[in-house]
Amino acid sequence: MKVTKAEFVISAVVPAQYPEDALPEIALAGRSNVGKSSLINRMISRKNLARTSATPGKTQQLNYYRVNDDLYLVDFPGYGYAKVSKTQRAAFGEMIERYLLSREELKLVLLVVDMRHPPSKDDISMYEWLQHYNRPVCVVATKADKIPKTRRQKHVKIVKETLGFKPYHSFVMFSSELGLGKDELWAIMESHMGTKDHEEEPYPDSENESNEHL
Ligand SMILES: Nc1nc2c(ncn2[C@@H]2O[C@H](COP(=O)(O)OP(=O)(O)OP(=O)(O)O)[C@@H](O)[C@H]2O)c(=O)[nH]1
Ligand SMILES: [Mg+2]
Repeated sequence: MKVTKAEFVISAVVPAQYPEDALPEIALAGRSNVGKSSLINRMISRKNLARTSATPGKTQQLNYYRVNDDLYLVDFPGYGYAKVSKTQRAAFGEMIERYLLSREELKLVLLVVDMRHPPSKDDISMYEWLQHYNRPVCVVATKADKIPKTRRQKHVKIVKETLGFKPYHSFVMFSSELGLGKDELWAIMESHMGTKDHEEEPYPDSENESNEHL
């Protein structure tokens, strides 16, 4: 996808604040500091639209970014940050759970994991959660640039094994630093967005019929 426009729209705390224009939404889940915001910036070719490396654990909202009037990228709060209180953790769980459970516009969840290490318990729980809610998932193993090329496949194998990766989900090796995996990830995202133009061509058959009578 050629990104011509990208803008931050809202930090939503309650569902009433979610956008109402029914664009497809692709959400990013992952541990705090794993590189979610960096991934967004790389995908939309902006240096710092999604704010990176602010105080970890601070974001407790869903951050909506609109891309080209085609879709929203929705940045989830990062999980697994030790200093988050129990109450905050519960609130986070509730918000994410409600969103995953009921958000019709949600077409795909990118589960972002750090390729350097085996996925954490929280990563595994999140992956299981997404399967439980039957949401399409793409696992994105990021920070690939931190691993020598010859060892990347070994790391991919460990990530998949630890997660219990299901072969019917997508998987992309990524680097926000290098742009590695960007085209592949866009292709996966676009395949989940659905046809945007169907409303402009509601009756293709009747058009053919009328042509036959000409
Ligand atoms: N080398 C390398 N560094 C990365 C990559 N992606 C992110 N980083 C670095 O990792 C740190 C955290 O990145 P963020 O994008 O802020 O992480 P986040 O997941 O949005 O963090 P929270 O918003 O706290 O949940 C920053 O210092 C980034 O520069 C990558 O692909 N390669
Ligand atoms: Mg972030």
